[in-house]
Amino acid sequence: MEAWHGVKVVALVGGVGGARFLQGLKALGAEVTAVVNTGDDVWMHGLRICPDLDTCMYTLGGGIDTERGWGREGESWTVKEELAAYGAEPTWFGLGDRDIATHLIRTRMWRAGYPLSAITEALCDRWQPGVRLLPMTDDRVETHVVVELDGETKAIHFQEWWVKHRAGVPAKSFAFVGAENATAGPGVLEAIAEADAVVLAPSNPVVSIGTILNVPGVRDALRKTDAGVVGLSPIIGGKPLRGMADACLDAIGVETTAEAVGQHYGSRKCSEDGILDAWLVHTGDRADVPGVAVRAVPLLMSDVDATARMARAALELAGVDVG
Ligand code: FO1
Repeated sequence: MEAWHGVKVVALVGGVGGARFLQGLKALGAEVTAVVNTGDDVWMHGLRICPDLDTCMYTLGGGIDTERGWGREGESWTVKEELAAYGAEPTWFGLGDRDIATHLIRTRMWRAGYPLSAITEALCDRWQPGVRLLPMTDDRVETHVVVELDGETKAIHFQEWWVKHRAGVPAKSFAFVGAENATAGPGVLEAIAEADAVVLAPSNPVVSIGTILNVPGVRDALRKTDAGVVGLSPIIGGKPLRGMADACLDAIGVETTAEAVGQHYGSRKCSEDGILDAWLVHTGDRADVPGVAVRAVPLLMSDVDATARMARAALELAGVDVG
C-alpha cells in the first residue's frame, strides 16, 4: 500500500506539463482530483476541442503521443489532408484521425445538452486515467490574445496565437472571455475545500493556472481551504521548459523567473489575494517570496519516478503528514 494512499490531493493543471505532473502524483498512490484549464477550448471544423482535458486524459490513459505531448499516438492525418484539399480553413490546426473520434463524441454529447463535466466523465470511462478530471467550469470561457497583426490591434483565439503564430506575435494582453460570468465546475470548489493538499502544477502561470484562477470562487476557495497550497515553478533557470510561458509572462509584466512567478501567485498568509503557502523551485534557482516557504528540488519531469519525487516534495512542503 503506497504511503500516500487515501491522501486527497487537488491539482490545478493546464496541458502538457500539467498532465506529466499528474502522472507523478498518481504514482504516489494519492487520491488525485485535477482541476483542468478549459480556456484553450475551441470550435474547429464544427467539432468542440478541449486540448488540456484531452492531453490529461490521453497521457494518464496511455494514449498520448509522447513526442508531441498532445493528440493520439499512432496518429494519421487523412481527414486533415482531405479538409486541406477542400481549402477548408483552418488548415494550420492538426486534427488527427484518432483524435477526431474524441471530438465527435464530445460534440454529439454537447449538442445533446450534456455539460462538459459529464462529457469528460463519459470519455474517461474508456481511458480510465486513474485521476478525476474536472473541467474548471462547464461554462464557455475562452482565452483570447490581443495582438498587433497587419497594423491593426485585434483579439485572436488562444489556439490561433499558439499554433498558427507559434506565440511569435507579441501578446499585448489576454482576455478570458466569459470568465466573469462562469460558475466553477461541479465538484471543483468542494474538492479544494476537502483536500489534504492543493498543488499548482508547473503549467503556464498565465494561460493555464491564471485562467483557472479567473473562474469566480476558485481563488477564494484556495485562500480558505485548510489544505496546504503549494506551487511548482514552471520556470527553470530563467526559462520555461517548454511552451511559451515567457511570452505570456512578458505580456502581464512578470519577469520569467521562479521568484517572480512565486511572487505573482503571492502568499496566502500575508497578502490579500495571494494563494501560496509554499513554492518549489528547481535546484540552483532561488526565490524570496515573503510569507511563502521556498524549497529547491530537481524539477525536471524526465520520467515518472522523477516526477513522483517532485510531487512528494510538494506534498511534504504542503505539510501533508503521511502518518
Ligand atoms: N498544438 C500544436 O502546436 N499544433 C497543433 O496542430 C495542435 C493541434 C491540437 C489538436 C488537438 C489538441 O487537443 C491539441 C492540439 N495542439 C496542437 C496542442 C494545443 O494547442 C496545446 O497543447 C494547448 O492548447 C496548450 O496547452
